[in-house]
Amino acid sequence: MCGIAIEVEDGRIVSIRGDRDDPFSRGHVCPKAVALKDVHEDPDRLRRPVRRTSRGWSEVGWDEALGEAAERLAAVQNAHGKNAVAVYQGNPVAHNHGALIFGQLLLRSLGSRSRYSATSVDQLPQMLASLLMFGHQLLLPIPDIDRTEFLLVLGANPLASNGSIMTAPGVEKRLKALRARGGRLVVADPRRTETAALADQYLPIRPGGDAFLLGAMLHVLFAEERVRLGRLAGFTDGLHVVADAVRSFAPEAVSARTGLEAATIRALARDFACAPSAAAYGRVGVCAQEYGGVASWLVNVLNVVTGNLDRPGGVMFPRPAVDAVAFADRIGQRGHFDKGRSRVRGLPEFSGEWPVATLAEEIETPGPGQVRALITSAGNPVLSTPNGARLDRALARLEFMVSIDLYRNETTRHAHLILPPTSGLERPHYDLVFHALAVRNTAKYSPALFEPPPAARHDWEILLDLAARLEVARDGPSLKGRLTRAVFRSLGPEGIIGLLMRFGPHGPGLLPFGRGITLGRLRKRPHGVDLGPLEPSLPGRLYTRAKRIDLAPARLVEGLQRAVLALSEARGANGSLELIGRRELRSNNSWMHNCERLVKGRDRCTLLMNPGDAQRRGLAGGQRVRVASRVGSVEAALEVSEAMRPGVVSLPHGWGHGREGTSLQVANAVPGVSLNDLTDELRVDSLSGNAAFSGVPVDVTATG
Ligand SMILES: Nc1nc2c(c(=O)[nH]1)N[C@H]1C(S)=C(S)[C@@H](COP(=O)(O)OP(=O)(O)OC[C@H]3O[C@@H](n4cnc5c(=O)[nH]c(N)nc54)[C@H](O)[C@@H]3O)O[C@H]1N2
Ligand SMILES: Nc1nc2c(c(=O)[nH]1)N[C@H]1C(S)=C(S)[C@@H](COP(=O)(O)OP(=O)(O)OC[C@H]3O[C@@H](n4cnc5c(=O)[nH]c(N)nc54)[C@H](O)[C@@H]3O)O[C@H]1N2
Ligand SMILES: [Mo]
Repeated sequence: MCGIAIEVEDGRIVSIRGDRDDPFSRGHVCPKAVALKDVHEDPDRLRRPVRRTSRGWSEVGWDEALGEAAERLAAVQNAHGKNAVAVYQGNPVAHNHGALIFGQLLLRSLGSRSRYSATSVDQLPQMLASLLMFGHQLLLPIPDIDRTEFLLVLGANPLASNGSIMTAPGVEKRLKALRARGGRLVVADPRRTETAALADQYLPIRPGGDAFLLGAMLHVLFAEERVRLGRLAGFTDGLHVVADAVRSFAPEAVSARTGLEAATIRALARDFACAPSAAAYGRVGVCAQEYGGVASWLVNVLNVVTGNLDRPGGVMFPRPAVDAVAFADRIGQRGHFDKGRSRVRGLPEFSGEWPVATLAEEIETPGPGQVRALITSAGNPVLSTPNGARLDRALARLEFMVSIDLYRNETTRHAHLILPPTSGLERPHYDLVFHALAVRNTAKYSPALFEPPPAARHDWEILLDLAARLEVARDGPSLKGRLTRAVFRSLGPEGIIGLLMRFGPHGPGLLPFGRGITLGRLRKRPHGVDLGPLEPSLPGRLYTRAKRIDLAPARLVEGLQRAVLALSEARGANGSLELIGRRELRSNNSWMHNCERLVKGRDRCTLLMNPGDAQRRGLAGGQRVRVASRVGSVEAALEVSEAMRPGVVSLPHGWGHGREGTSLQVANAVPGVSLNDLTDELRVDSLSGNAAFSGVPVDVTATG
């Protein structure tokens, strides 16, 4: 989403800078943008399909590779049913409009219910809360960071992540501006992060404590009669149910579970309610924990009961040039929940997907519906999902696996075929997802910088072709399938986006020369256009039946009632530590460590530990330690840090390279270890099935 200016001479990139004329990012850029050059030029990046053979990997032509993939997938489906082929879609799908739109087409052709994605290790709880409260999984409230007077950040570190479900290029400047205009920034995180260092107040919360903190804040607001819905009162149901549900969450009762003083919680609740405007914002740290579903819901509730939902300075719903929310509605994807349970563990589906924490057991467990083949698209679940080591072993047992990916990495090394798409600089870019999550309405279309080499294929072309061949191989040729695909092929992703934009909220609609945004006009404004600040849009944009907010959906209230039982649970009593993750500016989940400029310098895959905890264990900084959880153990260098809350240790995710069969020369030289060889696939948010990465019990000892 950050505008970048790339200078090219004789077909080679000479510089990548932030684009000062971008109305949204105004010159801001992070190291990952500069590394686009490295990815593009990386000799390890695959440029032709490859096949795994008993004598190693060998290149194959597209026709042969796609034909073989389709036939083998069809054979598995014909022999064992459609659900025997699973799909995993990774995070970059959301950043790649071609893969996003045409991925839908492949899913349709495949007709398998065995669908997985990075959603269930990430924002699923937030989507669930939006689905149940507002009627649409993508109607996600975004903090109005540029106008708010009070920002409460829970489980997010925007200074490293750039703002997530709060697209905010140059977020540091925006947070400093908030404070400069007299606003307050409060950060709750078990680690005093880069973002916490900027804050007026830092709350060293215990891992998994957020639902309890939020429940207690709400308790205070109801008890002290500080609840003010304002205009939301006209279309909100369930206020009294919430008031009842938080009755047992007195600040004193949650103090042990949150690690925060009752007085601190009371004062925070009052400050939040009294601020002229306020926004509560929770992100990965809040989602990926045992009460992630409840906590994500309570973030929204706090915004509603203080009148801060859908108002300037609070949280609002973006309305970009392509309205992803309306589009998803039109294609029947408002979302649904618990329409079925997973075969082995009985976890609920969400919008047609199973929690990825169940993928390994679905591959390992025999019986009807067993997963025997897998398609991965832009994902690296061996490093990114809980107990990745188990999945690593399970993938080796698949009858067939095909990966659409740029690299032969920890996951795709198990594929029989890898189909590599063009690089990010060889295809155009329009951000379908992240404009819809941005703190301001803007639009930008970036043409492809380089012409792709003749033999290269875009993600969308690979997905379309695979879908077509699969249908033919499995069911024989059909006229309907051929027609649909002919239409999609001739439109291409740009044609589809062009239509969505023309008929979108800022488009001219049917008037050929009417005012408004079209893709053609956007092409002439490469720096992007500003469409103004977020604006109130409720109740009009609600998708619930009566266009009313459901503040107290039954499933979420039940989840909160279950959390009450945990209030008295003793934790960490046996001397074990609680493990959390972290993100850094120079990593992008698991897949950019093959860029020299992003990995050079000191070892970053260290275990952070509070000095008191280190001292008690007789450990010193720099020493190698063994970290062990229920599922496995890894060794890392210890880094003693005052930033850690006592009792909590942190390891970044996305490392653990250096595995046999991968072709990542740079990453493999600085492999680190995988946090997800410690996280536990059995620890999930019991409500949503999302992975609960936060607070895994671990023991830390000196290595032999
Ligand atoms: N540089 C960089 N940027 C990225 C990414 C990247 O890998 N690198 N990844 C991108 C992706 S996919 C995403 S989803 C976003 C994520 O964006 P963020 O959510 O901002 O990401 P994190 O930095 O992981 O922040 C999560 C914070 O939660 C804290 N935390 C852990 N457990 C708990 C808990 O129980 N309660 C509370 N209150 N806090 C807790 C962690 O210490 C951490 O500081 O970032 C995106 N941006
Ligand atoms: N413990 C712990 N685990 C976590 C997290 C955490 O905070 N803690 N964060 C979680 C989160 S928020 C996320 S989103 C997931 C990410 O999980 P994944 O999406 O599974 O993993 P990534 O590391 O993002 O891997 C992306 C893959 O896509 C490939 N790729 C990149 N661009 C393209 C493209 O344009 N097309 C194609 N076809 N391939 C491409 C890369 O080579 C790489 O293999 O990790 C999760 N895992
Ligand atoms: Mo993510």
